[in-house]
Amino acid sequence: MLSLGTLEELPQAYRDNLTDLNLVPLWPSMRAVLPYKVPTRKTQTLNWRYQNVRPLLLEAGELTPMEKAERRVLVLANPGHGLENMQATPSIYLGLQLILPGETAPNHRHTPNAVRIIVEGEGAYTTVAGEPCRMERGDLILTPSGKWHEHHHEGQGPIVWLDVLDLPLIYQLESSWAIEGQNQQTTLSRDKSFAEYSAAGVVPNINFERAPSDSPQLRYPWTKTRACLLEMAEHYSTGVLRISYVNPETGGSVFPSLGFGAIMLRAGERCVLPKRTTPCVFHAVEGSGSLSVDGGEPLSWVEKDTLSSPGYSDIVLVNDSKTEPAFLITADEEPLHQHLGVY
Ligand code: 1HN
Repeated sequence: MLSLGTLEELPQAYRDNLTDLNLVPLWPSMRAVLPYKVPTRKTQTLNWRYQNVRPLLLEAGELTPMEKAERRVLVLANPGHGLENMQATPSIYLGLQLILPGETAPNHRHTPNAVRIIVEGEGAYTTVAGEPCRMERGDLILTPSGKWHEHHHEGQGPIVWLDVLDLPLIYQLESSWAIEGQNQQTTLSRDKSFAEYSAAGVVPNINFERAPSDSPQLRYPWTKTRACLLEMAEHYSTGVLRISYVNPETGGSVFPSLGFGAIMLRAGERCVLPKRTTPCVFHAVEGSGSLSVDGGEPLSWVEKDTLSSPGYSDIVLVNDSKTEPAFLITADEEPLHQHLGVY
């Protein structure tokens, strides 16, 4: 390996002249931006334990009315990226959002893509582009870039969901912006796209026309995903049991930026994930266990917890239960890595 010159080796007058002209010598910083073989990773392995976040989120419900919040969210910020930057991974923003009975989060639309994963509560729905999507525990609901969306809660007790956005990426691209709108008028009583795409391998062909291919399905109910994984377990007694959430018209990822999946850990299973370039977020829908990264101390998790792990690392997931399966939903940057040719 080359031994590169340092900044200190350069005369101060020369360095000052460079600075005056907004110039920087590359060679002293070359290894910082191009480390040998393994990239620098700021993403720390972390568990945002729901048990710790929930009381503070409910307190936000008392402290801040919806009119003053637009969205009442506590952001799950990875300290490795600096808390103020609101990044769980380089491209993923995570937040836990609370709506109380009778409240509405007003209609708006924006450039970042968002997914909601429902954590707790019943009786709420998100209207996305005129389609009211029911929110049930573990459901995945898309609000793609540019689509109007507003949240309503007509049930009892709080509703909490996990927001997953590509906001850090879109923000870095200096392309993050939003507009507000009047609440949507809809004639639909429930989510239509789920009905249309409720059978895998079968897609709607209304008036002999297939749907346009950008985000045709908005709601992915957990009951279907869970049943599919259990059914798959009947056929695969070993190996990682994993599904991907896809655009059912194209088979591609739900967004160009972020990918979503779900993993089932069989009773008592110790699951070694294939090593990948992308950092990953795990949300425990059911069960309890641990996550260890690069042979480090296992980090325990229980249902409703949300964890992060860096890319280029060896990840082991363990299901603590000897009798019941455990389920996790994952979010990662695989589509971006694939598109850029670095996956
Ligand atoms: C947003 O639009 C929502 O619609 C939640 O619920 C979190 C974080 C940053 C930017 C936009 C929502 C958000 C957000």
